[in-house]
Amino acid sequence: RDRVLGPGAMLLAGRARATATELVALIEAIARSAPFRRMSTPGGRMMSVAMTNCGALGWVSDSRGYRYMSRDPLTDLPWPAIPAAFASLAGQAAAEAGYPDFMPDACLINRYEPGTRLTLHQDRNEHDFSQPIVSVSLGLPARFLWGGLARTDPVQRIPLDHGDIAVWGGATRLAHHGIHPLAEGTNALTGRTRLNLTFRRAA
Ligand code: MD5
Ligand code: FE
Repeated sequence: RDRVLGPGAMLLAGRARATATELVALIEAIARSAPFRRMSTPGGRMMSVAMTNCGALGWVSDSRGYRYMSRDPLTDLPWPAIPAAFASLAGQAAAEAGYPDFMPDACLINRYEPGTRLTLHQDRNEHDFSQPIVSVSLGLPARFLWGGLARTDPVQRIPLDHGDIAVWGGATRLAHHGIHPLAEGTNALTGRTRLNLTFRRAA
């Protein structure tokens, strides 16, 4: 199921399956120091996705806007470091997709339950859009919504399953994208949950 999704973007099917148990345990350890929380949008709505971060910088949203912060606003502590197993998986995936020098400084961790969605958006809080984003899907399957540079461009639906890695770079880096409301289900490793790691070069 590996495929080129578009210019600069690739789906590496199942590439995280072999390390999934370790990845989920590492996410649980991160969440013990930096708990999952639902953030508010600048417009005052509560996001349905629960989020936390690891890395030198973490993505946050509140009434003041979207940005990267070096400390967790919940605890005022630095975010936990990116575990070596995360960094090597992200680096390998990026290299396989044609980005040999990817050095992420931020990893946003998203947690979805059945019914949770992520509305169509662009990721544009990073400084250098020539750097890709590497996304690792774990647990329940999702339908990824993948549009174009304009919000009104047609949207494709791409299934993302447990262990899939997608690399978004080049002309797709600023594409609008989202996650359709998660269907009910249970995964052997994560239960009633989908986890997504997004590795970014933010600074
Ligand atoms: C997710 N997360 O499944 C997705 C995976 C986010 C987010 O969208 O912002 O946390 S990241 C998918 C992505 C990133 C950058 C560009 C593109 C897709 N794209 O060009 O479609 O929780
Ligand atoms: Fe995004």
